[in-house]
Amino acid sequence: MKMLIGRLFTSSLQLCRQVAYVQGQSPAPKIREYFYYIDHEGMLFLDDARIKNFTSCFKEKQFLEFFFKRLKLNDTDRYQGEFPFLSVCGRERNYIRCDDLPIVFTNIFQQDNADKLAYAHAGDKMSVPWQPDRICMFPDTGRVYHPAPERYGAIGLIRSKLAIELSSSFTFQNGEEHPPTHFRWKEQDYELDQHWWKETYIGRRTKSCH
Ligand SMILES: *[C@@H]1O[C@H](CO)[C@@H](O)[C@H](O)[C@H]1NC(C)=O
Ligand SMILES: CC(=O)N[C@H]1CO[C@H](CO)[C@@H](O)[C@@H]1O
Repeated sequence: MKMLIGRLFTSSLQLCRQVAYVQGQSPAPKIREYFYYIDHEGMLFLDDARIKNFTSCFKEKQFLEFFFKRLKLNDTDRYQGEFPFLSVCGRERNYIRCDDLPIVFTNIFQQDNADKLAYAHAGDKMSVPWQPDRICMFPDTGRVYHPAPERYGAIGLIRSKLAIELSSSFTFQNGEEHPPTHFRWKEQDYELDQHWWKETYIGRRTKSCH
């Protein structure tokens, strides 16, 4: 990890939404702090990377698995508002902000005769069981979400490519200005759980805004 970062980080002072940091800064002896950004495709970048595209994102699957396994809601009193997530790797504190959510599901695949939903671009190393009755689409943004492990805030975004494929299987019995009510998957109709996401990171954030 240190090698990767050493190769990529720039030591200039960054001003991002009025947060000042220096990649690799040391607020306490031996502690190092780094700052990352995750886009709506789930691609991981150094927060201060000037160009954020496929060329500059982290692609090494083992590194991504290591990084995301340690990711959680921030529990420090540093950078809470600006970097709501944190991945602690030994003495490195990696603060993370994102376009939407840090967990972005990329594709559905089969493993041990079950459908799995992969995230973090780590191949089949990071996934959750696919729950076709617990997807949710917010009509105001068109974005589609699915449950994620609790430590990530219990909710993840489904990336747009997969969301578009799934969206043709939604039924809107409450009207299209409300979240869909049913979802058809492998020739079976599922009534969608309308409540699960209210208890998640998004639900908590939405409530605290009103
Ligand atoms: C990423 O951006 C750089 C600089 O603009 C460009 O040279 C490169 O081709 C881009 N890569 C992709 C995959 O778009
Ligand atoms: C934005 C966010 O989720 N901030 C959290 C950071 O961690 C503190 C302490 O656990 C929480 O209270 C904040 O909600």
